[in-house]
Amino acid sequence: MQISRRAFLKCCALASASLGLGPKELVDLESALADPQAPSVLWLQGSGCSGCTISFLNYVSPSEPLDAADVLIKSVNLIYHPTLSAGAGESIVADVKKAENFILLVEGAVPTAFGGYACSPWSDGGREVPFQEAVRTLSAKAGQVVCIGTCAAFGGISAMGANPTAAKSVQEVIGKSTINISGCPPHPNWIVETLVQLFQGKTVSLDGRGRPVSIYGSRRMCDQCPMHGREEARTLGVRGQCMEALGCQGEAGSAPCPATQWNNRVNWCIAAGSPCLGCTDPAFPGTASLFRRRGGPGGRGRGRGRG
Ligand code: FSX
Repeated sequence: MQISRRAFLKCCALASASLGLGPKELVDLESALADPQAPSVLWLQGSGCSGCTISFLNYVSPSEPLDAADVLIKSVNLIYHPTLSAGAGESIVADVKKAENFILLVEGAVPTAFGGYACSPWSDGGREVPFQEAVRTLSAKAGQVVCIGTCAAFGGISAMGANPTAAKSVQEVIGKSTINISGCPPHPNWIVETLVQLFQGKTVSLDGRGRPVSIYGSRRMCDQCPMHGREEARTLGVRGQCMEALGCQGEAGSAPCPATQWNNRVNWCIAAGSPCLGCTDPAFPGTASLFRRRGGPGGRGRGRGRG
């Protein structure tokens, strides 16, 4: 089934509306998509749980294109995605090696212990290629490197605790700045909005953590939270009360979850009765009380993350 350009733009329009983009931006996007020289996309997956890809796939529409896979595979030049690409093996490796003029999306942290062989995306000529080597090589050729998720952006869960694979953020490994779409996982609209801006050739304005200002803003989650100032809950499972005393991380970070919500605006963590885990924060999961062992922190401490 071929996805028409019109259908793709309709899909982008739905995402853009929830992000506050206007008709002018959509016209710009249409122009950008008409350009056959528009950047291709190459998506790598390293040390993570693949939740970032799953979150992206939750970008759905009741009308065609029905899901993000349709968008990426048939409307954008997707060179490679480990789980979404139809191809595999030597032909894909050849396509990756000859790729030029692309945006590199990296999901998951980069393991650096054991010569990097804790994670390998493919073999080349019979040699297992360490993920860190693939990230370094492709980021040097990419027009832009975008980290999808907190693991790629800051290390995240993959780099917590003893971190036996010495997992690091992409920026630590490649030595140059990245656009960081943090979140564990990030919201699908945050990914789409960033890609739209890049397809339009716009410079994405970033905060001190490398995150798009248009998405993450500067307001603490707490200041946007409808529970702010309410009676404080003392036990989990009580809705309609502030969960600061239960370790809510809403004071620590800024993210638009209260506005965008999740699963097609069905709900978000606080409204579902869960404290914010601060999953967009560089120090995550060290900041999240639910990840701590009784009697002391079980993850990385605040301040070890970038930003
Ligand atoms: Fe990390 Fe992605 Fe969290 Fe998982 O792979 S940001 S563990 S939701 O999915 O990298």
